[in-house]
Amino acid sequence: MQAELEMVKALLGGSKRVVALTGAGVSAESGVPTFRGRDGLWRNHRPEDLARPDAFKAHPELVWEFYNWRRELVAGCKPNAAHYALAELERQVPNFLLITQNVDGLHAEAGSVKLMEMHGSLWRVRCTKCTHAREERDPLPPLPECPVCGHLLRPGVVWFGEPLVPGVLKVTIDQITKAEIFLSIGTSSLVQPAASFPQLAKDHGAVTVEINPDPTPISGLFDFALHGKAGEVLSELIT
Ligand code: BV8
Repeated sequence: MQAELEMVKALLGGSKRVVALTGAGVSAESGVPTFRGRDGLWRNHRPEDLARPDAFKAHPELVWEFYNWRRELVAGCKPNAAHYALAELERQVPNFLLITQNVDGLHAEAGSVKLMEMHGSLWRVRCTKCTHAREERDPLPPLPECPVCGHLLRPGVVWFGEPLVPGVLKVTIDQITKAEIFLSIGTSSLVQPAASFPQLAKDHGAVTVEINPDPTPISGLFDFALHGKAGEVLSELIT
């Protein structure tokens, strides 16, 4: 692993176009539960069963309780070495984009600016009826209402079965196809369309690197698979 890590470090040092994709594993060392890890369950509900429009329609109070619980939990979490290393990498590489599946806001808090929160954010809410949408860091009531039209607000995230925000996919695909190096960090590579990004990068000639303590279903496609925690590996790769 050390030899592979040194090779990736050297490649990063000379690269002008890097794209990094992150998943819940990057925030694990900040104390944020991952989606599919042992700590990923909430009251015996799988997140995939609650992070869906039909669940919200049927049980808005339960879904809001899930999100208010996550907002409260994440409010007490701080960025970790992985978040800071990626913010530093952005400063070192002329053309850099960080695409995150995470909704916890920790990349932005660590200083990442060239950042695409492709699944939205826990800290954004929007109206189920009108165009009202806002950043909201304060605790919310069990069923928050829109201050404009009085209808129910929803979390400003992309649920399973919902399309990404128009334009997000176009920008991310455009950057991925130009990348010299593509890093996939802390993701189980199960959720689409993000899970298809590494192959897209590879098809367009990028050197692909996976950073994860465990193997994933697509580990075999990567040029380098660095088995370790994101905070530890990224702190060695980016100095
Ligand atoms: C879409 C926001 C098309 C919400 C999330 C039927 C109908 C429509 C679509 C589908 C369908 N069937 C399947 C699909 C596609 C679906 C999908 O992929 N489903 C999966 C379950 C099969 N995708 C979608 O629905 C997407 N939209 O396809 O639109 C469309 C077009 C037109 C019209 C309609 C539809 C939207 C998907 C977005 C879902 N929203 N989040 C919320 O967060 O509440 S996704 C959710 O999963 C989180 O964002 C999370 O980040 C993401 C992915 O999980 P991971 O990040 O990988 O986390 P996980 O826990 O799985 O893994 C953690 C990893 O970290 C592990 O590998 C672990 O080993 C590692 N790790 C642990 N510790 C560390 C570590 N790594 C490094 N360091 C450590 N210390």
